[in-house]
Amino acid sequence: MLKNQVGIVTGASRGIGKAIAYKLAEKGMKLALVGSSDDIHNVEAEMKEKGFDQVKGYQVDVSEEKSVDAMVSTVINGFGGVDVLVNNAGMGFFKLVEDTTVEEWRRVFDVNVQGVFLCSKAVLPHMKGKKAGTIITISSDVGRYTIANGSAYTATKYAVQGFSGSLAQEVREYGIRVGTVNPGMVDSYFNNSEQGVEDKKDWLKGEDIAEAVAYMASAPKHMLIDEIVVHPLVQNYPIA
Ligand code: NJP
Repeated sequence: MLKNQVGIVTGASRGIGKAIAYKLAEKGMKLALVGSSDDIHNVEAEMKEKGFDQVKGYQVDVSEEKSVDAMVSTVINGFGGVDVLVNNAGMGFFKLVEDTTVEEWRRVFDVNVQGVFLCSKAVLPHMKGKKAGTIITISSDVGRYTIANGSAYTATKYAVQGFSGSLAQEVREYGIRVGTVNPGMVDSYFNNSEQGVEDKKDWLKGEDIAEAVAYMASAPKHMLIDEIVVHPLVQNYPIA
């Protein structure tokens, strides 16, 4: 089902996004890998070394409109289209409100919310034209409930949840599916942490989230999976 389809995965240079890239490449997808630092080219080289020839890295900040538009045009022209967009790029920090600067507040909204808006907006004319496409955003469990000391990050994920729900309704008549994958605690480099440390050994792995993305993207065309919520068993969280 995903074989030879074209995907864009943002934030693919490490953590969850890199795991998603590997999973979708294993399914036979052709991939544009997006990251804001030049690490993305190392991931492209690493994947090619492992035999995944149909991948290309793009060093693009998802919060910058012109760069996003140029990347999406290049992907559509180069790969012949785009079938799946995975909005995974994101950042976060956990601070008291009074310790959060305006610059920090703006930046997390620029990346987590504006980035999702810009990447989605850029692929929509193409997806509408061919009456097909899937847009999956890696939101968060804190897109549905709140935690202390995470006001800025939590607010971005509530925003993304609202954006995705509204967009899903706007584009379903075009055969375009929009959904979110909402993880709890995942062992990655999130918030400048280390991946693979003892403290996080029972947390979700990037591969767990990648499985959810692949499941959502490969659902039959008549089916929309709105949301997948995944937590590690060790996480204590409110169950609705
Ligand atoms: O984080 P990390 P995760 N433009 O830091 C890229 C959500 N989530 O994998 O730009 C383009 O290991 C960055 O690359 P670079 C979270 O909110 C996580 O955990 O080169 N790319 C890197 O590849 C986020 O939406 C947890 O530095 C940009 C990647 O993003 C998603 O999962 C829990 C960028 C970040 O990798 C992936 O985060 C949860 C930009 N402006 C939700 N800025 C969790 N880990 O526990 C950053 O509920 N990137």
